[in-house]
Amino acid sequence: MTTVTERHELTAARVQVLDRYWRAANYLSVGQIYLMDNPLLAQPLSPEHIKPRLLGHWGTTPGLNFIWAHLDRAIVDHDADMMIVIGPGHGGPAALANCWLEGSYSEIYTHVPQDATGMQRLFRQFSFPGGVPSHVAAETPGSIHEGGELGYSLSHAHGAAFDNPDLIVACVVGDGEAETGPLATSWHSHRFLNPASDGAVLPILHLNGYKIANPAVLARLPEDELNALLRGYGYEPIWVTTPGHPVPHLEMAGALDTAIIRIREIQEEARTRRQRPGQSWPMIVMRTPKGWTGPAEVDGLPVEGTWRAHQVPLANVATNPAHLRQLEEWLRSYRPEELFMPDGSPHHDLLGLVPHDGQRLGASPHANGGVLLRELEMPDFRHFGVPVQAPGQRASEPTRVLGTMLAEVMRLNASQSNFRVFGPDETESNRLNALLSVTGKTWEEAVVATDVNLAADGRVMEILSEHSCQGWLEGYLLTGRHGLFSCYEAFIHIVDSMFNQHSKWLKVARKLAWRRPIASLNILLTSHVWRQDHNGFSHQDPGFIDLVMNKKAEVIRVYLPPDANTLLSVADHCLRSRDYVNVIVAGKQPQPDWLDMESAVLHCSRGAGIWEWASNDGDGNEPDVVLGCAGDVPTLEVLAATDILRRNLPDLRVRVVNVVDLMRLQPDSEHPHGMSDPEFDALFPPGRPVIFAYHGYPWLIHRLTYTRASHDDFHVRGYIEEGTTTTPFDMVVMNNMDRFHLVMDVIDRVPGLARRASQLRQDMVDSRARHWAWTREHGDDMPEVKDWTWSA
Ligand SMILES: Cc1ncc(C[n+]2csc(CCOP(=O)(O)OP(=O)(O)O)c2C)c(N)n1
Ligand SMILES: [Mg+2]
Repeated sequence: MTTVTERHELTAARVQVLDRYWRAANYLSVGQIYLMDNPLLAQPLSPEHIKPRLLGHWGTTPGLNFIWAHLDRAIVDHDADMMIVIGPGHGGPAALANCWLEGSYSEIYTHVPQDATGMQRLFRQFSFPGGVPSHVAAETPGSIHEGGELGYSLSHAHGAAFDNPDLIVACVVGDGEAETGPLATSWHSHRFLNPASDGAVLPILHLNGYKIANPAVLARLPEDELNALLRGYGYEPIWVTTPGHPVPHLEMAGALDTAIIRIREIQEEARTRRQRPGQSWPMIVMRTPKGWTGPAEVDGLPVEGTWRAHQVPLANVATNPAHLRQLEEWLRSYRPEELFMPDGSPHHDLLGLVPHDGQRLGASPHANGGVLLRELEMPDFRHFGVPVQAPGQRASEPTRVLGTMLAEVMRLNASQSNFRVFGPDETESNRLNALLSVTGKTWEEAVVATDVNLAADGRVMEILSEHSCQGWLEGYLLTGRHGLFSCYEAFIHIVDSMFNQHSKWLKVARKLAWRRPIASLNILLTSHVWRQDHNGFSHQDPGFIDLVMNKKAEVIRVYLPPDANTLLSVADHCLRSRDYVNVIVAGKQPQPDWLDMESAVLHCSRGAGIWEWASNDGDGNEPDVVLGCAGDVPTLEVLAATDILRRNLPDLRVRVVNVVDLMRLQPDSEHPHGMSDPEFDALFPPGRPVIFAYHGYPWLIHRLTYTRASHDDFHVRGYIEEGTTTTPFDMVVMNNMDRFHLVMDVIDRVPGLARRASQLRQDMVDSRARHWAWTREHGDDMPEVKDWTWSA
């Protein structure tokens, strides 16, 4: 075990400065949780100084303050470029206290200056209506990580470090956070960090022993066992412990020095000798009492060093005079009169080890990535389009075509090192192979002769952890770069919650003028529900879109391009956009090419429109029926149904409407892309049946259109949770979205048609039966289905 003691020659005077700074940060943290007035304790504390609702988390905070103080010292001494990611983001008071002390807070929020008025506002606003959240949040300077939902700190930190060769990301990992799945897998992240061209992450595992109400597993392991675990993950742990007093300033300073020197050695070796050092990265294991420096006991029960310190140790301060007295003693134990001038500004000397300008942790430009964002060099996507003489005559694999464009994006941006593609071992499966002609898949470990496409400087990042892919990409984007995450549609649900959190972050960040726009989070969902040929039911789930739709309209976009050229147009748009989560659902299996490039561009810019070439309602006529479609497979079935209808019922006026941009279906009052009612009624005339084939769960289309005049006319087919490993057409039959069923739906819903088209309807029922028998006998779809092409 590497326990660092006495290594550092900090002078006693500098230890004093560190300790005074730490006391100041702790004082400011307690003040935020409890006080709304009397910030400097100029008067004896009384109930009217206390917030009516005591909200926040004290337990983690003193440890975070200790870490921040020491990082400051290390940045100054090593002239280091660092940023901080705080896993236990519920320790918001710590980040706010430190930003206020170092001045970065008041520079952004000028109404909270570094004086008594500012201190009072800093205290009052915390967890207060109209104020700031209790967590490290988008509002918090220096942060790319909210930390409310635990587990993503290390993956975010690594995302920040990729392609930032001079950056060291200090990442505090809570010992409770470390129990989460996402955090547990993210210990592997450094295996994808190239010491020659990436920065470094310095994990600081904070063993304060407890979560909310329980011990933390890692904190209770025998130290040699935890040490072995971390060494197995490829780290060289440096231990800092507090067996008692005094405060381990020398140990922490020594640990940081050792870690930074080691990081630079590893990088130096990789950069000058071009050798993979094959050695472990340093990390710090810091054991401190939870709620350190807070009340040792409350009402006769131990608090400091126990789980009871997690939130607000003294809960009844306004009503219980003993608690009030105890709070005052606690606050005064930091001796605020020694830390702050009478005007409330911090004593100059305690700021002696705080770095300047952009080296301050609250002012790191990396944590406001938009200021560093460089435009992506984009090729002309039209160049990669597939030729389309007439609709539906040829087929392409849309994602394979997209791959050729992404490869060019990768090539064009290689020199500025700001574009990466992420995926859980699926880049090839998702047919984005062309990327691998211009870059490798990131791999820093050993390579054997049978490996292909692996490269230490590869820019396609694959790890079989959707959590890590998503976390890396989020960290990469939040620090001002660009990227795309391609994922099997069903398994994107693994990161539902991470998507939620990123969307929330974007919603808040958009309103903060000082946070500059960042590149959108682009999620490509492929190997989708309808064509999970190898896999079956477990891999069939289009529900991510439903989740996405819950989020604020201003931050989410969902696109369902029906073919290769529309996919190119959509992808170009998404890669250029800012501050959104773009979800693109597109197949990898051969799909008919419906639109030539110019038509594709026009169609995508409309987002939804009539396909005149497929419709026969002509100009000036109202259709008898509208066949709507969104998604590649639904589009195919709708066109095949249209073909049957037009051949068999030539008088029936059929209109085909394709929707690429799902948001178009909403009213314009709900989404910036939404259609006005007149626009919507022009596509879907009220009183005319609409048979709508949709990629996902059908209810979503109802949800999006329920206020429309024609909503009662909508009959939606989609995935109704029927599936297995079977043929492509059997999948749509199982879910009643097949061409035959769509024709039946038309016959059932167009007034008067049931009587006129009873023979056709019976043929459709028979066709479904024939399909059933054929597939069960031959194991493949009927030739009339497989070989069908559009010929109208
Ligand atoms: C994913 C997730 N599950 C549960 C919670 C609720 N929660 C908030 S804090 C906390 C305990 C965190 O413990 P630890 O990571 O050790 O932080 P610290 O002790 O530093 O407060 C829990 C379970 C959460 N925020 N996120
Ligand atoms: Mg803990």
